[in-house]
Amino acid sequence: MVTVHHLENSRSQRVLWLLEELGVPYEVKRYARNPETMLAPPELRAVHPLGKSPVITDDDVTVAESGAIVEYLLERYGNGRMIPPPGTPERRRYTYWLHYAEGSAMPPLLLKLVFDRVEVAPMPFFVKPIARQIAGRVKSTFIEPQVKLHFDFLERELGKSTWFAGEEMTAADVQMSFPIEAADARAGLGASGRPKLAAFLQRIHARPAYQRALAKGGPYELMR
Ligand SMILES: N[C@@H](CCC(=O)N[C@@H](CS)C(=O)NCC(=O)O)C(=O)O
Repeated sequence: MVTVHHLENSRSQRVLWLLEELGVPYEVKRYARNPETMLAPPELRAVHPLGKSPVITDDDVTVAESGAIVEYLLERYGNGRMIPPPGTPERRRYTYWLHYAEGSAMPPLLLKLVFDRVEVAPMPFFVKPIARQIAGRVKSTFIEPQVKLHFDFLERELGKSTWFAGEEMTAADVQMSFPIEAADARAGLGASGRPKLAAFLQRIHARPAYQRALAKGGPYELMR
């Protein structure tokens, strides 16, 4: 039996969604974030040394890291579903997006989250203007141009096909959903002129499997 060690308001939501799309029975063990630090509770370190979510256990197997979890679940339970056939252009695109989501899209979004917090963090009054100035400069010269570069790219890519790997929805779309949802929570995709990405979100949110996963996962309000 698959158990998803699920941290509230986190990217492990997409693992629940994938399991629902595949119709694989699973149980959810929920973990709450520390309200001050937003970090996962120490109990998660008993499951995997990094104590991050998602992590799944399946009998005596433990798998961490979203992309590795997607690969494990498709190999064990997919029966060829949600992954294009090997050797096709769609499969190459699938592999690209599966890695791109965590490897390339998330780092600038994480930097944005961290530097947004530096700007408002409590600190001695005499340090505040300096810290704000440094954070503002890093954001305007590096982070914001990088976020724009990536999300303009994604908008153009979704102009080429309905889903990231082609005309069929695959697990690469599940993996890509998190950076797009995180960017939407932090920037508002529709408002910032990215209608294809906004439509992608509408499409996935309307899926019954997505909604079942939400009901099982509990709160899913992404950090701004
Ligand atoms: N690249 C990893 C990232 C894992 C990760 O950072 N997860 C966040 C949840 S969105 C987490 O556990 N944060 C709490 C913490 O770091 O304590 C993956 O995709 O699995």
